[in-house]
Amino acid sequence: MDDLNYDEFGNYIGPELASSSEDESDAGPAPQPAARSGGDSDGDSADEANKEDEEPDGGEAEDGRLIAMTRRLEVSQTQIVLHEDKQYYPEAEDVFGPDVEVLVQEEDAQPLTEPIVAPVKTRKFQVAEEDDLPDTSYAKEFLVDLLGYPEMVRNIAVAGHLHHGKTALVDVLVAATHAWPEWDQAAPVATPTAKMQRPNQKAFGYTDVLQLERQRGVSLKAMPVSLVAHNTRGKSYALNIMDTPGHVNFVDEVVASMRMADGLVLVVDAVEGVMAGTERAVRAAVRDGLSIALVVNKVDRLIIELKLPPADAYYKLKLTIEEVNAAIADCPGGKERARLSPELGNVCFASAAFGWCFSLESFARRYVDTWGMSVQPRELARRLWGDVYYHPERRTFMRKRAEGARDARRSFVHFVLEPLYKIFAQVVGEDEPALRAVLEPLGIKLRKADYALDARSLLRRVLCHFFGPPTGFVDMCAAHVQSPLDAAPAATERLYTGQMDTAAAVAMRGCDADGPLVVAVAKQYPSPDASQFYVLGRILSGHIAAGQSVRVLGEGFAPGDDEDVALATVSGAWIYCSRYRIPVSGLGAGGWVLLGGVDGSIGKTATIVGTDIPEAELAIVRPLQLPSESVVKIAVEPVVPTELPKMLSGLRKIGKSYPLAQTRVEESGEHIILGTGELYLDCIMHDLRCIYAEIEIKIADPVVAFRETVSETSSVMVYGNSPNGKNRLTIIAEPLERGIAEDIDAGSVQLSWPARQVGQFFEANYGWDVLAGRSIWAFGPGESGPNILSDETLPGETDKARLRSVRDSIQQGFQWAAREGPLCDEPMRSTRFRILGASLAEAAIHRGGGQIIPAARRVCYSSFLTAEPRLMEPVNFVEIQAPAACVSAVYTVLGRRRGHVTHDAPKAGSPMYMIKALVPAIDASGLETDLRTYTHGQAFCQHYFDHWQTVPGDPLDTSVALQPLEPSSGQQLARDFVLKTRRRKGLSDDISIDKFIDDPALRDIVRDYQQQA
Ligand SMILES: Nc1nc2c(ncn2[C@@H]2O[C@H](COP(=O)(O)OP(=O)(O)O)[C@@H](O)[C@H]2O)c(=O)[nH]1
Ligand SMILES: [Mg+2]
Repeated sequence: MDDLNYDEFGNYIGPELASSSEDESDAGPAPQPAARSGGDSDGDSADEANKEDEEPDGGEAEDGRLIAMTRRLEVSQTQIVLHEDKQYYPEAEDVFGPDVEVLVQEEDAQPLTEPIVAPVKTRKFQVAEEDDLPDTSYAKEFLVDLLGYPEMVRNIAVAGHLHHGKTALVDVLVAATHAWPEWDQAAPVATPTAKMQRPNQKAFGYTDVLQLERQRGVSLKAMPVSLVAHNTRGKSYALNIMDTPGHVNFVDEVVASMRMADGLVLVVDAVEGVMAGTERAVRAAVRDGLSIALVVNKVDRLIIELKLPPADAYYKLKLTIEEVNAAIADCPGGKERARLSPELGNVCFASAAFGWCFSLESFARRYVDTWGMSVQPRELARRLWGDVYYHPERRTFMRKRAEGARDARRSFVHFVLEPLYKIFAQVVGEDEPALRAVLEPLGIKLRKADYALDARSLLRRVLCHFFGPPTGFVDMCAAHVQSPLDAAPAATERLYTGQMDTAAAVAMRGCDADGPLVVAVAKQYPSPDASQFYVLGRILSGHIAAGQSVRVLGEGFAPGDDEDVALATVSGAWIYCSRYRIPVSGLGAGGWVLLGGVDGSIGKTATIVGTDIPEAELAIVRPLQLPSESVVKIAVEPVVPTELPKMLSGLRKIGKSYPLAQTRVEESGEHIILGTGELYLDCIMHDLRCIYAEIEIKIADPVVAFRETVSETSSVMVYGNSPNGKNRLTIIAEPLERGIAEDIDAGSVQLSWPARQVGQFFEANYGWDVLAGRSIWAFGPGESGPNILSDETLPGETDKARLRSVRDSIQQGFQWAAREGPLCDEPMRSTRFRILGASLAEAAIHRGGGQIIPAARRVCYSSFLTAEPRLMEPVNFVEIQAPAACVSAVYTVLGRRRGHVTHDAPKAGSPMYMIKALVPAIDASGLETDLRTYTHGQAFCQHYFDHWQTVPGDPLDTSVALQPLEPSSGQQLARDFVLKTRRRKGLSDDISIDKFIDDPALRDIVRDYQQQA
C-alpha cells in the first residue's frame, strides 16, 4: 500500500475507489481492499443465487459460491478485532442455557439486608396449618366417601350472639373426633400421638385460626370444619359445619355461611337468652328458608353462677327456649315455622366449656344403657319435658301433679337436672375416695392424676366421661336439618336466577352428581402467603375435580352479556377443616369444596359452572342478600405516596375477604373504605397493613355515609332544556310514602315483575292508583335503589312514542342523579321523580343520549332542590347489658350522643338490665369505650345500623353560621353535615339551584319562592 494515499491523520486521500458506497454499508469496519473484494463477491453471490433459481444446471455458480465462502473465512481470520469487541469469557447464556433468566445487578444498588432472590414469604396471620393430617376417629377416605351420599350429609351454620359459645360447641365436636392432647383423657376417642403436641397452642378455639381472633378472643371469620360423627344409634353422618362470628359487625359472614348451609344451629346462652346477634341470625335463617335447631349452651352457669335450684333452672331454660320461639315468630314468615321444644328433638342442652352436649333422647339412652331398662329411649325422652311429673313411689309418669303426691317432681328436674346438680356438687365438694365411690357405679374411671386437678378441670373430665360424645347433637342435626338432597328443590328456586327447565336447573333440584357442574361460591380464604385466595363453594350439581376447566361467572354476569365470565382451571380441590385441608381428586354434589386457581376474576361471590353448559343457558346464583348496610367510612392513604399501587391491590383483596366491605374513590381522589362498624374497619385496617398491602397507611377519622331526600313536592314545575335546546323535560320530585324505600331495599317489590303485579303491589300496600304503579320506569340508583322514576305524561300532551324512544337516556340521567345527589354527592333515598311533560326534537339525531342524559339529570337536580331537600343520616340500634346500678350512667352516656332509649327492663332470670336505644351512627363511634369507662367496665354493648333518619334542619339554610371547633346542634346540624362533607370531598360551599336552571325567568320565580319560604 502506498503511504501517499493517506494524509498525516491516516485518512484516505487516494484516487476514488469503485462502488465504495455500496461496500461500506455491507462490509463494515474491515480494511478497505479486503472489504472491496469481499463486498464484490457478496454482490456476486447474491446475483448468482438468483440466477441459480432460474437455471438449475449451475456448476459454475456452485464454484463461485465456494470461492466466496472461502474468501469470507479468510476475512474473518485476518480481520482485526477491536479491543472492546474481543470476547474473553463466555456469555451467561452460553453457560446456563437459554431457560435461565440472568440478572446483572449493581451490588450496592440494593441494601445488604435485602436478598437478591427473595424467598417465598409466608405471613403469620393465622395459626400454622398442620403439616400432616391429624388423626381422626374415622378414616379420611370414609369422610370423602360419605360426602358422595347427599342423604348422609348435613350442611350446618352455627350462629348466635357474641360469646354464646359457638366456637366452643364446634370444639366439642372436633374433640370427640380428633386427637387433641389437651383433651386426650377427656375426649372419648383420643389417640394422642407425639407429633400432635402443640405446646403453645391454646386448648380452645379450633376454628379461630387467625392470630387476630386469638389475640382478641373473638371469632372474626366464618370457618368450616367437615367431620364424621355418629348419632345415638351409631349411624355415621358427614357434617359440614360453619362456625360463624357472633359480633354484629360481621353479620355478612353469617349470611355467607347460611348460603352454604341447609340448616341453622342457633347457640343461645342459657343465662343471657335472646340477644341482638341471636335475633339477626334467626331473621336471616327464616328469610333464607333454612331449618332451625337450637342449642341452649352454658347450662353450667345456672348451676355455678346463678346457683338456681333445679326447679327454677327448669323455668329459666324454658323461658330461654320460649324467647327463641318468639323471636322466630316475630320474623316475616316465622309464624308457620315448627316450634322449638326439647321433646320434639330440635333442642339440645350443652355446656361447651365442660365438653358436653345432650338431647333428651341421648340422655334417655344413657339411662336405658346404664340401668338396662326395657323402654325405648325415644319414649322416655318424650316424657322428660313439659308438665310431666314422676311419682317415685308409684314409679309412673303423670300429666298432672296428683293429689296427695306432693313429692312428685317434674320429670326433667327429677331425671336430668338433679343428677347433673349432684355431679357438680359431688365433684366440687367431695374428696377423692368419696368421689371414686360415686363415680364407680356410673362407669367413670379416672386416673390418679386426674383427682389432683383443680375443680374445674376435674369437673370437665368427669362430665366428658359421663355424657360421652355429642351424639344427641348429631341426632338433632340428622332429624331437623334437611339433607342437601331434600333441600335442593327449594334452594334452587330461591338461589338460582336461571330458567328452571334447563339441564343444569333440573340437576340442581335433584342434587345430581352426574349433571352439569354448578358451584355456588360464597367465601374466599387467603393462602398462607396472602398472594391468592382459595374459594369455598357449595356444589349444587355435578362433580368437580382438580385440573378441570371451568367457567367462572361473577356477580355482574347477565345472560347475553359475557362481561363477567372467565375461564379458569381448578388447580386443586380440598375438604377444608380450618386447620388442615384434605386434598381430594374430586367431589360430587351436596358437599362443600375448597378450590384453588379460580379466584382471579371473583369479586365477592361467584358461580362456577362446567364448560359443557351451553352459553344460552348460563345463569348465576343470586349474590348475597346482606341485611345490613355499610355506613361507616374511613379515608385511607399510603404514608409513602409511591406505594399507592400496593394499597390498591390490597384494597382489592380486602373486597374479596370481607363481603360487606366496599371501597371506592371519591371525586377528590380520596380512597374510601365503607364498613359496618368500628371493629369491622379495625380488622380491615389490620389486614390491609399487615397482610395484603404491608405498608404504612394513614387514615382519617371515621365518618358516616349520608343520603339525600326531599320533604315536600317541588314548589314549581321545573323544566330543563337539552344542550342543543331542542328538547325539554318537565319533572317534579316528591317524597315517597314511608316504607316504600324499605320494601324496595328488601326486594319485596321488584321491577322484574310484570307491570300489573307491580301496580297491584303499590295499590294494595300504599293505596296508589293502579296506573301510577304501572307507570314506574325505574328504581335507582342501581336495579333496586330506593328511588322511583315514573312517567306520568298525558298522551294528549306528549308524543308517547317519541318519549319511549328516549326512555333509556332519561333513565340513565335519573340513575346518575340518584347516585350523586346535589347536596353533597351522596345517593338519594325515598324520592319519587314524576315526568310530567316532554317535548322532544323530531329528528332522532337531535335527541340522542348526549342531549337527553344531561338534561334529565339537571331536571332531576332542579326538581329535587325545589322540593325542600333534606339530609338523612344512619341510625344505629344499640343493645346494652348492664347491672342495675349502672343504668343511670348508661343514660348519661346515651344522652350526650343524641341517643334515646326505646326499651329498658330487667332481664328475667338474670341480674342484668337490658337497655335498647337508638343512636345516630355518626355519634356512635367510641360509644363502647365510653360506656365501659363510665360503668367501670360493667356495661356491655353492641350496635348496628338500623334505619335512615332525617337530620333536623334545612341543609340549604345559608343563615347558619358554623363556628370552627364547635359542635353544631339542633336545626344547624343538617347544614353542618352538608358543608363538612362537601369540603371533604373538595366541592364548593355553594349549593345554589341556579346551576341547574337555564331559563332566567324560571330561576327568578324559584328564587323568589325560596326567599318567601
Ligand atoms: N361457663 C361457660 N362458659 C362457656 C361455655 N361455652 C363457652 N364459654 C365461654 O364463653 C366464651 C366465649 O366462647 P366462644 O365459644 O368463643 O363464643 P363464640 O363467640 O360464640 O364463638 C369463652 O370464654 C368460653 O370459655 C359454657 O358452656 N359455660
Ligand atoms: Mg366464635
